[in-house]
Amino acid sequence: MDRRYLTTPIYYASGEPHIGHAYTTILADALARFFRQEGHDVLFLTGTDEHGQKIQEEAARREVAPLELCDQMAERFKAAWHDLDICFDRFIRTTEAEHVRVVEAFLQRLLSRGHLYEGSYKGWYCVPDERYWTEKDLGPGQTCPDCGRPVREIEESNWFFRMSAFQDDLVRHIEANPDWIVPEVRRNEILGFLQKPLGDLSISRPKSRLQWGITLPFAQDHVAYVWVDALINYFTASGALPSDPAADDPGWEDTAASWWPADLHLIGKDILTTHAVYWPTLLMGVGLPLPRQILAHGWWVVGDTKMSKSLGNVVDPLQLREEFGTDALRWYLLREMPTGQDASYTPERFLTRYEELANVLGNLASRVLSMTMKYRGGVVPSAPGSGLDGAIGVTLDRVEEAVAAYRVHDALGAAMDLARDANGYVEEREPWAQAKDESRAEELDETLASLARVLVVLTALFQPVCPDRMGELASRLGLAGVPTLAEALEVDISGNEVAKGSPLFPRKDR
Ligand code: ME8
Repeated sequence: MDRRYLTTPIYYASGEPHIGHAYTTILADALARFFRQEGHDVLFLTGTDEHGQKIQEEAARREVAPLELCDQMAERFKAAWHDLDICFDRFIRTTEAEHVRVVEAFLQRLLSRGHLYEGSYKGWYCVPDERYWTEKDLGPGQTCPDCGRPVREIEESNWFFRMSAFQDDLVRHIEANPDWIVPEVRRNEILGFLQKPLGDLSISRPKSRLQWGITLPFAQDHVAYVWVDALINYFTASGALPSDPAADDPGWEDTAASWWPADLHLIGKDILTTHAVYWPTLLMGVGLPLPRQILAHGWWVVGDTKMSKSLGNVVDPLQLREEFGTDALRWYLLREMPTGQDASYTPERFLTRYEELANVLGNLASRVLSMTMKYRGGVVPSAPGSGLDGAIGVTLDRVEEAVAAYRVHDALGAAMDLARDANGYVEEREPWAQAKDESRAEELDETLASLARVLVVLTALFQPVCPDRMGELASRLGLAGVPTLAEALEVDISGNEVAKGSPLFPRKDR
């Protein structure tokens, strides 16, 4: 069976999960569900990033030990993902013993291959972003060029990774693999960045400044830079655990038995450089294959500003979920944001998208189920039910093409169009008129059978975004569970007893 390994960023354990985190994770979840439907064996990884200055400072502010803060926050993220119906296969925490061991082995191997050296660093540091900047990078009034917050000047001894030595190989890799970074605008951004000489990367912090991190195996007075530690999580979770950091350990050469390399790293565009420059060069340093693809999506913005915890303008996804339901939130986030572009969150757009669910998909289900109750005693009639086959065929092609290009918003748009077509079919066939005339019984059977069949296909198409409601609809159609797409096309539901139930997506007052 074909395998797919896909990852989200591991989120900082210093703050609550918000809508931006929810978006990336739901996008990964929907893709994982589409891939599983297609018959792939999937490893879907998410987790928390638990070391570094940001965590150390937040723990101090709350007057708890760093690990205690991380324990609490990892549970918060897991609970949020549970509430949002995220079916991850592995939740990694960077404080796990297994990960610590892999990071140590990774760094030891970089050292033994001659890619690390000791030096001194003088420059500026942004704690919220955990990023170094040089004087010339800084924004007005000595602020971070990325997030605009104040930076700190530091001077200290550090271990460095000879990242500059891999610049040419990286450029060649990006040029030879046009789809390695998508969308193209992000690929161009990285190619532009790589036109300037690449510096070396500081990979450690002296313990005199930061204690909360993984101690370098060859320098007990330093901890690993949190970004290096964090990026390695993707390798740890692949299960390709080299038992011995020695350069000739076969675990490094043979990753075939593990999930490495990852097929897709899903990230926001804020962390593109770390994933498309630091990470691949580090992998080249230890001699591991590179991930197959990086997808950097856009930002949820409010007005013109990125939604972010430290800017204090975040929308709490769990609050929206309480009001509208998990599936409605998932639908809004995935349908509203074209993959790769920014999208603006507004309560009005949320309602408009919700109404699409209620008035098109929900309404179709309710009409079909109630007409089957009323005209055929709740039993799906036995008839070919091919009235919507043309529309189904067109939809499946559109969905397949869109998912392959990660255009999930288009895949969902295509699925909703099928529900629209089915509503149009109801208007056109006028089953209420067919029901009044005994001689048209066969026509009515065909209408209802076609509509029941399209509902089965819709449960499969909407399942990756609305798993809860589609499970409910499948059960109302007398099915044991939501079928895969292939099964949905085959299944014969004539004779099934249906149940009407309450609205799948209750109407909301504006
Ligand atoms: O950067 N719109 O963690 P983080 C869309 N620990 N997505 C958003 C968003 C927004 N407004 N805000 C956040 C880190 N995200 C590191 C990652 S990975 C080895 C280490 C999402 O908690 C988006 O995926 O700051 C972004 O890249 C991520 O959250 C940053 O999460």
